[in-house]
Amino acid sequence: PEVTFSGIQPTGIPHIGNFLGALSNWVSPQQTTSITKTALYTIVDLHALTVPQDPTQLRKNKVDMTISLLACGLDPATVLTYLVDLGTSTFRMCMDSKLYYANRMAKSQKKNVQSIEDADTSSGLCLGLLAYPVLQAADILLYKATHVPIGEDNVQHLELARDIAQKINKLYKQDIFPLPQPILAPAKRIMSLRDPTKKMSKSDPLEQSRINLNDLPSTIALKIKKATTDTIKGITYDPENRPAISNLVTIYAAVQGVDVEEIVEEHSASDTMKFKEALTNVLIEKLTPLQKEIERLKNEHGYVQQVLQEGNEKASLIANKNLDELYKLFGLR
Ligand code: AQP
Repeated sequence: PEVTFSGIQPTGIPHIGNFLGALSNWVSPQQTTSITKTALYTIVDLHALTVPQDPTQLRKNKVDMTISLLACGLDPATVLTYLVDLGTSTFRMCMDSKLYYANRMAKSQKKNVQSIEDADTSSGLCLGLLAYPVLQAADILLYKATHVPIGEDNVQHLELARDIAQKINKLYKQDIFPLPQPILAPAKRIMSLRDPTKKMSKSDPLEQSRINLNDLPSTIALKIKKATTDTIKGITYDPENRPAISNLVTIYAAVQGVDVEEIVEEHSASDTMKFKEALTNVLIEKLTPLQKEIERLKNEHGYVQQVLQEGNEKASLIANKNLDELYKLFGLR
């Protein structure tokens, strides 16, 4: 059976990178629950603990993330919020994960880490962060996911999940895990508005680097106005030589749901300022209804709690059944 599974960390308001790169697929008819397919989307709170979290804020962030996901159009029946005890299966999967592989991924994930030797320094790598890609793999494999809609930054993590799945299937001589495949959106990697070499990220300290789903029109206008560009005339799509403008073209195209070529053709003669104004308008047009829905859902406390609770029940039902199977397979039960 086809199982679509993905997750988002409750680490703040989603930005348009999350939205265009991943969430757009979560709400697309191809990746929602149907007769032939189960879709499960998790708010992964445990994963957020790789950096210090205030418990009260984390709980609030989970509710806010649920509201954001519902406002984006996610089918409430696909939202999972309960985190099952992933400890045992993550630990088991660590045995099938090479340290150098996890280290490489952790390095690309978290910015200030240079090598595993950093583990010895106070600013360096903690074991939890190193194990993060394995935790992600345990989550994906636990639900026996076949399709995983993610942004491009997560593709190498999924490779680790596939690798672990293959090793465990081989070791126990059973097709216990299907090999999950990534589903990428056309805007698979949206870059920072201030530095087009970095991906747009919730944890970027520079607020002006991203457009959040709840940004007011005036904030969107200001952030786009200040977005990095170049001195070349006209609008073209050339990620190698014009990364900043190309990023804006990618955003424009994804928001409109068209190819980048169409945007370039339409705006090739525009100057940067005019293009930015047009982009601001399409962003405001896209985000305004979503923001109204966020505001409406903030007053629907009972409904949101119900979605969270039903998500809990559904997640624990599927996960505990699969965990039971795994414990038996590993000889732990
Ligand atoms: N810039 C991006 N472009 C395209 N897709 C992106 N995603 C994240 N950033 C971009 C995708 O969004 C999904 C949810 O991401 P996440 O919150 O679970 O974790 P993340 O990848 O670490 O995202 P952030 O924004 O960078 O969060 P922080 O700063 O909290 O770590 C994933 O599918 C991701 O690929």
